[in-house]
Amino acid sequence: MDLKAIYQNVIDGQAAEAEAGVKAALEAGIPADAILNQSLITAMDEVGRRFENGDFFVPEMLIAARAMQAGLKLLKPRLMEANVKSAGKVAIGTVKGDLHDIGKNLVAMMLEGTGFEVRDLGVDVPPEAFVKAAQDGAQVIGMSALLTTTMNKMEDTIEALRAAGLRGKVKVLIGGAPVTQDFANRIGADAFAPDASSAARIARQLVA
Ligand code: B1M
Repeated sequence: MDLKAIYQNVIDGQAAEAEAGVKAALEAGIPADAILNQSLITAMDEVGRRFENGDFFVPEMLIAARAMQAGLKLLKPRLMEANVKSAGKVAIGTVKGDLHDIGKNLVAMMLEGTGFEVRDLGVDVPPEAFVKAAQDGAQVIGMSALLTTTMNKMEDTIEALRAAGLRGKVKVLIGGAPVTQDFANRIGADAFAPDASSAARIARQLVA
C-alpha cells in the first residue's frame, strides 16, 4: 500500500479507504511512525493550506480529520508497542474554547508510548480542570491550543495553578500550531514542544 494513496484518502475525507490503506501499509511492514508522518500528518497540513486558500471549508476539514482519525486508531497500538514501565503521570487537554484534538491525541499517544500514565481531559478544558488534575497527582500538565484566540487560556491555567499553590509541584508543557518557544517563555511554561515525539522526549526530561 502506497502512502500517497492514504494521504489522498485523508484529504478526500474517505475514512474507510484511509483506514484500509493504513491496515494494508502495516501488513506490508511499513513502520507506524512512517505512516503517521508521511501520510496522515502531511495530509492534514495540506488540508490546512487548502482551508487557508479558501479551497476547503469547515465540512471538508472535518471529514478529513475523521479520515485521519480512522487511520490513527489502527496506528495507536503500534505506536505504543515500545511501552515500558510508568515514567510518571501526565494530564493533557485542549484548552478552554478550543475543540481541536488531533494533535493533542497524538501527543497523548506518544506519551503513553514512552511509558507515561496519561489522563486525557479532552477538549475545551477550563483552568480549574487542569488544577484538579494536578491536585489528583499529575506531575506534568500538558496543554494544547490550535487557535490564536485560545492560546491565552494557557497563561490563565498557569496562573490558576499558581493561585492553587501548585506551580512549584507540577511542570507545564505546551504545544499546538500557533504556540512557540517564545510564547512559552512569556507565559512562564516549563517547556514547549513543536511535535508529538519531541513532547514525549521533553516530558521525560521534565520529570527526570
Ligand atoms: Co480548525 N483551524 N477551526 N478545525 N483546523 C485551524 C487550526 C486553522 C489554522 C485553519 C486555518 O485557518 N488555516 C484555523 C486557526 C486560525 C487561527 O487561530 N489563527 C482554524 C479555525 C479558524 C477553525 C474554526 C474557528 C473554523 C470555523 O468554525 N470558522 C473552528 C474552531 C472550533 C473550535 O475549536 N472552537 C475550527 C474547527 C475545526 C474542525 C472541527 C473542522 C477540525 C478539528 C477536528 C478535530 O480536531 N477533531 C479542524 C481542523 C482539522 C483544522 C486543521 C485543518 C488541522 C488541525 C490538525 O488536526 N492538524 C488546522 C489547520 C492546520 O493546523 N494546518 C485548523 C494536525 C495535527 C497533527 O497537528 O494539531 O498542530 P497539530 O498538532 C501537532 C503539533 O502542533 C504538536 O504536536 C502535534 C503532532 O505533531 N502539538 C503539541 C499539539 N498539541 C501539543 C501539545 C503539546 C506538545 C505538542 O504539549 C502538551
